[in-house]
Amino acid sequence: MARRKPSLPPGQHAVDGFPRFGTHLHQPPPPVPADPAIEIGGAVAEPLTVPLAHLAALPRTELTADFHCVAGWSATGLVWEGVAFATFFRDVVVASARPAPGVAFVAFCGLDGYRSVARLEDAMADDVLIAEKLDGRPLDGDHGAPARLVSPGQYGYVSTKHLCSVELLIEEPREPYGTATAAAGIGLRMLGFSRHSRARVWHEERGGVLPNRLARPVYRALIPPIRALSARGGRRRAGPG
Ligand SMILES: Nc1nc2c(c(=O)[nH]1)N[C@H]1C(S)=C(S)[C@@H](COP(=O)(O)O)O[C@H]1N2
Ligand SMILES: [Mo]
Repeated sequence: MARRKPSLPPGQHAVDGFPRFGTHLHQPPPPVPADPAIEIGGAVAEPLTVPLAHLAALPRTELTADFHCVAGWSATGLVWEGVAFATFFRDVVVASARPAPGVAFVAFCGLDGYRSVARLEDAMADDVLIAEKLDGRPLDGDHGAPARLVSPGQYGYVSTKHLCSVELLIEEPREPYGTATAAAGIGLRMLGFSRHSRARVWHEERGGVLPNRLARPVYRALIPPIRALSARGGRRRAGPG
């Protein structure tokens, strides 16, 4: 019998819908500034502030992709719209901020204090976007308003929500994981979790000290509590009364 190609990366399980999830835990999403912008800094000749409104003038990309959290859930068939990070990097960062020679990593920071790091070569992949829309609507607070990174080939922890700064780095920073709350940082460290510098989902580069065979059930057990906590801080849904 012919084997079917698995539709999800190893160790992932599809969930219905797209839960709010993150190290923000129950904190509500950060307020969207009146004039949102992305700061470009780090190893550049000319730090600069790019108003989000300027993204409208760049070539736009639409992308349908699954989203994989390191804890083991996957949301399928999400439709994102925004600007490819590679386009933003070439047309804005290289043209105006002028990166130093030797830049090899990028840190993506969120309005809630979250920070992720990727290798520049991974961030330049075709499917990495600065997204402003999800399923045809502007991003809501749960999923990263006003704009977020989306890197579907990497675990969700790379995809910083509420993106407000992009920092270019020559060396990989040592801190294990960008967290939005100190509690989440302590919890993750206690579980031996640390980010993987590539975090590629098809290679199951989850990061951390545990081998994947042991890490999978540990991370999976965290999904219900983190999901419930994250929903508490999220958008109010219509309910009875
Ligand atoms: N600003 C910010 N971005 C973040 C997080 C966070 O806590 N804060 N959590 C990350 C993690 S671990 C995941 S799985 C995804 C979840 O995205 P979602 O809430 O849109 O499902 O966001 C990532 N980006
Ligand atoms: Mo995650």
